[in-house]
Amino acid sequence: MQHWLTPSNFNKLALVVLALAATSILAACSPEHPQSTFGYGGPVARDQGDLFILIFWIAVAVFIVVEGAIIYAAIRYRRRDDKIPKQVHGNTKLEITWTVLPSIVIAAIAVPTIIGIWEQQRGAPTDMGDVLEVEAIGHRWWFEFRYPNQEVVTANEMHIPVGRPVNVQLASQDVIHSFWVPKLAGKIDMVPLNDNLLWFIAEEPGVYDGQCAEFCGIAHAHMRFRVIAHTEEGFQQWVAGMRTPPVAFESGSPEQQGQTLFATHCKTCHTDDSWRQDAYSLEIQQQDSRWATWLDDIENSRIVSAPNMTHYGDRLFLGAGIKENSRENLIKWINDPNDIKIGTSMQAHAAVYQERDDNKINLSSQEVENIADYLLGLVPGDIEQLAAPQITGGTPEERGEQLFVSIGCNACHSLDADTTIVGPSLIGIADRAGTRTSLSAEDYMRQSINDPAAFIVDGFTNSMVVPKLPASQVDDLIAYISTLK
Ligand code: HEC
Ligand code: HEC
Ligand SMILES: [Cu+2]
Repeated sequence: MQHWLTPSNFNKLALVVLALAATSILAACSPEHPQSTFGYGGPVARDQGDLFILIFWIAVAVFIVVEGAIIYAAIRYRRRDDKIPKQVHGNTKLEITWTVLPSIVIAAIAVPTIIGIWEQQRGAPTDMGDVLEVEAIGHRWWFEFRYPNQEVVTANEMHIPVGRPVNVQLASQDVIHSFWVPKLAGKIDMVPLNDNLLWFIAEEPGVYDGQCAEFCGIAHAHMRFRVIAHTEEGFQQWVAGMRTPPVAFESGSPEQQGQTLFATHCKTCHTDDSWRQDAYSLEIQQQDSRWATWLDDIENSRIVSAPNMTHYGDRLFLGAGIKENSRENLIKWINDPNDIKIGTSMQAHAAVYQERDDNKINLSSQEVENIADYLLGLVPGDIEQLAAPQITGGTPEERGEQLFVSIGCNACHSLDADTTIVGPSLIGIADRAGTRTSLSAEDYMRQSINDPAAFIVDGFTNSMVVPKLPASQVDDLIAYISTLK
């Protein structure tokens, strides 16, 4: 039997493969492609694109002149007989020409290039609207975004207003990454201990694709992100939403059970409540301490720095931009992150995965669903509530009781003497408190809330996470928990 791959079949096959490859490579040049550098989303990308086009046409002209001269010479002076051609040495005119011409070409490329580099390095211009400051931090394998002036932290999805320059301070916590949103600006490396800067403006609202562009390890290709450009009003709304508590969950609902499970298994790495007052500096401090904990024991640490989960229900994507943030994908991710993305430090370090030999989650599928429902339920509550995080009226005990729930103390402390959630039950705390340390009962409770790490109750770990609270709220909480008998 004849083999199907005859030489002529092979040629046909090669042609088809080449044609397919060429089509897909050329398709990437289409400005409509989500990561095309030719689909200019703003002036920085346009300037850089124009520079590329200029250099491209200069290169085309050089190519035609040089290749034309070669072809002309090869034909015109080809060997016709055995006569040795006239031998010449040096030609001053020609040599000057081929030194001067390329110098002009290189100058024509260098001048606009250097101007472009200076403009980019000078930082965002101040005469094109209020500059938005963002700090972008690369982690293996996700992006953290901090807004120092708005005191907002988020991950993998950077929100910006259109028409305003955005100044992005680029940093990295571990290895070198690179920040690249092709439609908005060229890529710049994110280097540990070295602050780089990039700025851009988005002209139209929309979602712009970003990608880490520096090989940083096994999940480098899955280290993506999005820039979400809003109208000015939409951006202000997003910022306000990020500072607003989520809609409250009914007690006993799947979401509320998920919240408790999240507090137990996930919260050591993921903050889910940076909407609180003073949460911004606390999160930066915690992210640093998670990082330090990991550095301390790279192999066995149960804590690593991780994406902030505040209002996670509003996220479009999950796993650093690689899958749609649907309930189905989220459940898959929680069950076995490897199913969606290889090599996450979440799976390599979280106790709840390390407890099992196959590194899948050590929880029932119902529990996983509850956690997913909790995370997807994290969306800003009524913006009107912004004005009312302060609970007024009533006795200190009554205010304390409401705070206990609205701050989420109840996610970790049960009101039943026999049930331990994450922390000890607080029943009878007022009687016990005075015997814990040399502090008075009240001072001990105050210290427990203000500085949980100062004294760790026997049999528990230092995992109590609470925002810094105003003194009056701490007083109300103490008044309330003292009544728990
Ligand atoms: C040891 C620290 C750690 C623990 C504990 C942990 N995670 Fe993670 N988590 C991470 C890291 C790191 C990432 C980023 C992974 C990546 O994209 O490479 C992540 C990513 C995620 C994401 C995707 C976030 C995004 O913005 O794309 C979700 C959802 C998530 N974790 C849920 C959970 C849940 C639910 C739990 C508890 C069952 C949990 N995590 C426990 C470290 C942790
Ligand atoms: C994320 C879980 C978590 C949250 C939320 C939390 N705690 Fe705790 N809490 C703990 C843990 C764990 C301990 C024991 C370890 C320690 O002493 O720090 C503890 C200890 C305490 C103690 C000392 C208990 C004792 O028996 O000595 C008090 C008082 C306390 N918490 C009050 C609060 C109050 C009030 C809030 C809300 C503002 C709160 N906690 C929120 C986990 C939490
Ligand atoms: Cu990277």
